Amino acid sequence: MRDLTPDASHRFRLLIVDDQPINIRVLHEALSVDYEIFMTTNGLQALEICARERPDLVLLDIEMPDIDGIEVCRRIKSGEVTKNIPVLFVTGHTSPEQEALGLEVGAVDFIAKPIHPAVVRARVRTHLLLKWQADLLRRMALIDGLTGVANRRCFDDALDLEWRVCSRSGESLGLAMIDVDYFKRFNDQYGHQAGDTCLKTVAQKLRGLLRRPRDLIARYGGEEFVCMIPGASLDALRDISEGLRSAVESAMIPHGGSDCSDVVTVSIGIAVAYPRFGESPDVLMQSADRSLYAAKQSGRNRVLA
Ligand code: GH3
Ligand code: MG
Ligand code: MG
Ligand code: MG
Ligand code: MG
Repeated sequence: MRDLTPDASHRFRLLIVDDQPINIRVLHEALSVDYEIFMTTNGLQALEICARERPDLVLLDIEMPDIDGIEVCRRIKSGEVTKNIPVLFVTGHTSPEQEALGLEVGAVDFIAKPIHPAVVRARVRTHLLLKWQADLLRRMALIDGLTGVANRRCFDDALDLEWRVCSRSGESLGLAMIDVDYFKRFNDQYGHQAGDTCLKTVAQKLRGLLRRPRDLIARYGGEEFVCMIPGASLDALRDISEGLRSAVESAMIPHGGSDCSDVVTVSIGIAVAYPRFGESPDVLMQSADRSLYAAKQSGRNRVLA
C-alpha cells in the first residue's frame, strides 16, 4: 500500500487574511518556518489570491471592512477552482453562534484569538495532511492505475461536460476510438507483463500528441483508448488520429503475432458531432465505435471515419 503522506520536501502554501497587520505578523511568525506564506488585509484581495495561487489552506479573520470573513469563506467554497481549499477561521468572535455559522459556510476549524502558536501549528498540520490526502484520492479516482492517463470515469464526466459546453458554443466535438491490433496474441506470445508494458508505451505515445488543454486521452477499457478533441472538424480529427496511429507504429514494439505488421499497431474509428441540448453523446460514441469496427474489418492499422 502506498504511503499516504507527502514527501518531506513538499512545501505547502498558506494564505493569511486579517485586516490587522499585527495579527498577520503573529501568525506569520508561528508558520513561516514550515510554510510558504501569502498574506493580505483585504477580503476581496484574498479571493483573488485564492483563485490565482490556489493556496493549500486559508487562515481567515471574520471581522473585516469591505466583505467579512464569513462572506469570503462562502465565496471560496462556491468557486469551482477554490472550493477544495480548507478554511480555518482565526477570530476574536468566540460565540457558539459565530462558530456554528463559520462551520456552516464551509470552514473546517475555528481558532480563537489570542492564538497559541503551537496549537495553530498543530491544527494547520492536521488540515494540510487531510487536504493533501483528499487531493491524492481525487486524482487517483480519475486516473488509470496502469497507464497514468485518464480513466473511463474521468472520460465519461469530461464527455458530458464538453457535450454541454459545445452545445452552448456551437463547436463540434470529435472522438477517436483506438484499439490495439491483435493484442490477445501479443499477450499469448510475450506474456501478460510485456502486454502491460506495451499498454503503458501506447498510452504515453498517444498522450504525447495532444496539444490543447481541453483535448483528452483516456483508457476506456482493456486495450482500448479514447481521444476527445473539442472543436475539431472531421479533417482535423483525421489528421490528429493519423498522427496517433503513426506514433504507436513508430514506437516499433515487435509483434510477431500480428497479421497486419511486424510491430504493435492500432486501429482508430473517428466521428464528429455538433452537440445539442437534450441529445446524448452516446450516438457519437456509437458512431466512432462503428468506424473502429470498419477499420478492423478492412485490415487494421488505419484510421476510418
Ligand atoms: P483485435 O485486433 O480485433 O482488436 O484483436 P485483439 O486480440 O486485440 O482483441 P480481443 O478483444 O480479442 O483481445 C483483447 C486482449 O486484450 C485480451 C485481453 O487479455 C487483453 N487485455 C485487456 N486488458 C489488458 C491489460 O490490462 N493488460 C494486458 N496485458 N492485457 C490486457
Ligand atoms: Mg479583523
Ligand atoms: Mg476486440
Ligand atoms: Mg484489440
Ligand atoms: Mg478491444
